[in-house]
Formats: sequence, structure tokens, C-alpha cells
Amino acid sequence: MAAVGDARTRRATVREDAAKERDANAVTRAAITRHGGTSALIDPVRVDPTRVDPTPADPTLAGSAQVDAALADSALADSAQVDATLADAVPVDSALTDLPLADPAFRADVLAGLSRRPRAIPARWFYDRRGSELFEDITRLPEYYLTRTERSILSAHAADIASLTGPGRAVVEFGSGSSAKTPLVLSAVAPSAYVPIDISGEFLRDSVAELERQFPKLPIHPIEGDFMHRLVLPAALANQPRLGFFPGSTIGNMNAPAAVDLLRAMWETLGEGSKLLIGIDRIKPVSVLIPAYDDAQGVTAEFNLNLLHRINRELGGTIPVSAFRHVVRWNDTEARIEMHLEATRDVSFSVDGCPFAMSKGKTIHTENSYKYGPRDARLLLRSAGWTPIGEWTDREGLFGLILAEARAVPAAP
Ligand code: SAH
Ligand code: AVI
Repeated sequence: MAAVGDARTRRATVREDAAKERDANAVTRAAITRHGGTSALIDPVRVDPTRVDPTPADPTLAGSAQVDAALADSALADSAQVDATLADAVPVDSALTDLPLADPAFRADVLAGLSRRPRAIPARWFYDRRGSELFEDITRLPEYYLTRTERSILSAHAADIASLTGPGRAVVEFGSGSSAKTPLVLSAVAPSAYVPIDISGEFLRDSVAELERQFPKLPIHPIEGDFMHRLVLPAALANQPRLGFFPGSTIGNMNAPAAVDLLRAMWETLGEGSKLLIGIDRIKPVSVLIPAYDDAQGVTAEFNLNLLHRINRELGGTIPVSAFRHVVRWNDTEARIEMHLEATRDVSFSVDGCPFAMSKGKTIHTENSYKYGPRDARLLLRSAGWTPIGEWTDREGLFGLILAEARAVPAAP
């Protein structure tokens, strides 16, 4: 009897939670609709019309969501009519206009990501200044084997890499961050120029200042931007051969279609005959992977939770951050580490004037980190027109560093 009673109570609670979420989400949908759907949420001046938005519901670094598509996909689509009365109750106009500094793409991704089911926000939004600093702290953690392993591979094989690339190339680094590994490459390959590309602007400028001190004669052309967009390289590089550098297994933060799209875009940006040096993390026992993303000091948890602080700071959010916890899972089917933020109690909050509710135990999916076997990694590169010409790993085979060449794809036999 008790069990039946419990089950009934649980069902009733679930229904109530769902109703609460529907109410909050109906208001959000109304607010978005009142402002003309997606276009009202994206400042036409600042949004790149060439951007291609990959499939939603995956927190890839690439994924910039389409608000309308996401809403249509989500449970919200069930609340057929937009309730104008509810919409009027929300001070949307002031909320939207009082936040002049918010990146419209960030706002659109967050609103769409919190509206869809499962909830998911693209991982690239981790990297405000604080997020970049926290990532640097992560790279020094004993559990986070990736950075020190890749660095040791680069040091051990710099001469081989240099002999395969040849001197005089412009080095174009995607997601350069602190550029901490870059001196190893620049010192080895005698570059003609260096182009670091990163979305985290302030951090990029600091890193460039440091590199200029180390390489005073090297022309450096930083680009603050999203590497998923079409990028125009500085005119000074017009006739220089190029070497792309994409370390850190940042490619692992994208699902396979987004990764192939990005690698193809790099091929186009860098051009035929270019080389690409890319770091890709390998599949390994879960006993090593989980601690790398759930460290004892809680730095990765802070990195994950900083996304909620950023939403509160930049989008006028009222998210009770202490009601969320960092959760890490290994998804064996997809061969990826997943990071989530789980509500530890029922919560309701607003972002940019739009109300949201989450029941205890529900999560926001914030990052995927795909891991590849050596053959899978090479196939990924080939799928985008990059032919591997060199490959190095560490003694334990934890991490792979691949040098590939942009070749014209030959006709199939
Ligand atoms: N390359 C460094 C940093 C890796 S962290 C290393 O190997 O340690 C990932 C970096 O990519 C961060 O600096 C982040 O700001 C940047 N980044 C993430 N998504 C991006 C995007 N879509 N466009 C440009 N930079 C991006
Ligand atoms: C940047 N990227 C490759 C890191 C990773 O390992 O997926 C980001 C990160 N997330 C948690 N820890 C580190």
C-alpha cells in the first residue's frame, strides 16, 4: 500500500513539476514571440550572416541555437497558444533593452538551450575571462593529463614536426587560449607569422602580449572571433604557406558532423597544400577519464558553474547557482565525456526577463568531450580532406598528435 501511495504522490509531483515548467516556458515563448522570434533576440548588426548553425540539442562548441527551432522541438511546443496575458506580466522590454553588453548570440543560445529538452548550452560560452582562467587552472591539475601529455609529445617530436612542415609557414592557431603550447611549435618551425584565433578576447590580448615579448621579431595578427565562422586571414599572409595548429583536443568538444564541418572550413581558410597539427585525446579507461573532468579540488566544477554566473552577469539572470551541482558522465555509446549542471532542488529563475523552471534532478548539458581511437581520429581528418602524414603519441598512448596535409580529395575508384 505504502508503495502505491508513494508512487501516486510521485506521479502527482511529477505532474505538478511539469505544469510549473510549462507555465514558465509558456511565458518565455510568449516573450520571445512578442519580440519577433529569433530575429528580435539577435542584434542584426553583430550577428555574422554567414554563420551556419548546426543541429541543436548538443552542447558542441559550434552549436549556436535557433530559438524557434529549439522551441518547436521542446515540450513547449505542446502549449499550443501563446498566452498574451502571461506575456504582458513579464517586464521583457526593459529586460532586453537594459543589457546592452550582452552578446546576442550568447543570449539566443542560452534562451534556446534552456527551452529545449534536453536542456543544452554550447560549450563555447564557458570562455569569458573567468572561464579562460579556470581552464588554465584545469590544465595544471594532476588529474587533467591532456595538457601535460600533449606538451610532452610536442617537446619530444618538435624536430620531426619541423622537418615535415618545413620553415617559413604562417602558423594559424584555432582556440589559442593562453598560447602556452605555442612557443614549442614556433621555436621549432621558424614561422613567417603567427595568427592566434580565440573567442575569449581579453584573454587573447594578454596571451599575445606575452608572446610578443618572447618572439619580438615575429609578426603576430590576433583574431578575436568564433572559429566556426568563415574567417578572413590577414592580407599580409596572402602568399605565405600555412600551418594550422589546433591543440588541446578542442576538436573533441564537437560532435562528428560539427567537427567535420570545422575541419573542412579550416581546409578552405588555410588552402590546399597547407598543413594542420592537431591534438586529439584518445579513448581510455573510465577510471582515468572521470577524474580528469571531476577533479578532487573542484576546479572543473567551478569552470562548469561559471557558465551560470556568466548568464547571471551578462544576461540579467537570477539563477540560484548554489542550487546546481557539477555532474560528469561517460557516455560509452557516443565515446564521450559529458558535463552537466544538475538542479539539486526545484528551481525557478529568469534570464533576460524570460522565466524558466527546473525540477530537482534535471540537468543542463554543458559540454561533450569526444575521445577517439587512433584510426577514428585519422578517419575524421580524411573525411574533411586532411591526409595524415605524421602521428605521435606518448608512451602510454593517452593522447595523439597528428600532422595532416590539405590535399584535393581524389575521385573515388
Ligand atoms: N589551445 C589551448 C586552449 C584550449 S581551451 C590549449 O590547448 O590548452 C579551448 C579554447 O578555445 C579556449 O581558449 C576558448 O576560448 C576557445 N574557443 C572555444 N570555442 C571557440 C570558438 N567557437 N571560436 C574561437 N575560440 C573558441
Ligand atoms: C577545451 N577542451 C578540450 C577541454 C576538454 O577537455 O574537453 C575543456 C574542458 N572541460 C572540462 N575540462 C576541460
